[in-house]
Amino acid sequence: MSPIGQREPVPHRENSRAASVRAHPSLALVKYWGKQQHGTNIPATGSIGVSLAALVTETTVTPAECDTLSIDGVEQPSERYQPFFAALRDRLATVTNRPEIRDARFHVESTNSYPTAAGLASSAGGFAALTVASCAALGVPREQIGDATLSAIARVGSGSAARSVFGGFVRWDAGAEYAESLYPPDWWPELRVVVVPVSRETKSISSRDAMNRTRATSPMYAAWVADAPSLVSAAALAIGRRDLPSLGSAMRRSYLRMFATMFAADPPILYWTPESVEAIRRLEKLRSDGIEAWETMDAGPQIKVLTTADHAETVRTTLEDLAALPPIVSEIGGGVTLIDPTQIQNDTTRGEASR
Ligand code: 2P0
Repeated sequence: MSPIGQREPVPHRENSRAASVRAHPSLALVKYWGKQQHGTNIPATGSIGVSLAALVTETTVTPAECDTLSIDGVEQPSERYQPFFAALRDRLATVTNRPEIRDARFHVESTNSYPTAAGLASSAGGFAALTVASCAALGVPREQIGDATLSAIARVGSGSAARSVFGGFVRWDAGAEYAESLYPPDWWPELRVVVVPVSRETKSISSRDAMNRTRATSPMYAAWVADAPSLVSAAALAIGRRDLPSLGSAMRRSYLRMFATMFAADPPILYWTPESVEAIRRLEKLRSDGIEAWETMDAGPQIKVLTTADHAETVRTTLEDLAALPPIVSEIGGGVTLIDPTQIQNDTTRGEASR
């Protein structure tokens, strides 16, 4: 475990302190795939995400003399986080009327309870955590900033992080600077997500590059963007009614149409592995046997299955032999929460993780 929170705060910075938070990835039930051409990570398609309780990012931010950021003990290249920090400092200095925030620098240590950059949305929880922890480290009250502004700041780090600020079911509209809460975490208590990592490999192309290549080269892209609003409204309606077959069907259309745009890109983007396809086939069979279990996939080969608590174990055992890492059964989680730095742990078996 990395030595989180051991650096002393820089003494001359008033209000500054170490701050720790816990966050979760936002699994897209309806996908954000493609950016509008103005702004930073402004989505071309609306999306709906759900927070995964069993996948945990813990982040400690300490005021420091220069910016550094490590994930699971590995220092990250500054170009990945500097545009985000620049936006964060600028926005917070303006909102709080504290110009000295532009000179603040941060030492960041973050841990993930699941593989980073393997298509399990680690950047979503990561940048949402970083946003909330940085505000707290500067002594800026969350109520003063508001979750909409926190979401807009997190978005600059990674689009899907705009959703991860909130818990439960979250909607992020096309063209919107920030996401909004749709339903709280306890809205649909029996819902579960079975996460099946079928590969341990780091993905061959980042989601950002894949998204940009799709927009630039795929003849399917315009049709994907035109069709997306119908998927957002169908999914939102189904969540409101707690109607899993309708949600599953909208979810399936969303991920398959997203991949159709990628397959048609030039050069094509092929995240799937034989295990991904086999999992899709087995879930079709499960549904034909009357078990509600609906898969989705993101920028990677991993399978995530939406089901109910009574069928989660069946789903897990059906796909277990395809998994490269143990499947995880997750409940619906909360948004970013502050924690006591002494509670930081690197426990990969939280939630209902099944080993
Ligand atoms: C999503 N994904 O809605 C979609 C579905 C992957 C597939 O958002 O470039 O890391 O930082 O805005 O958020 C993953 O891409 O991309 C993603 P950037 P991000 O969750």
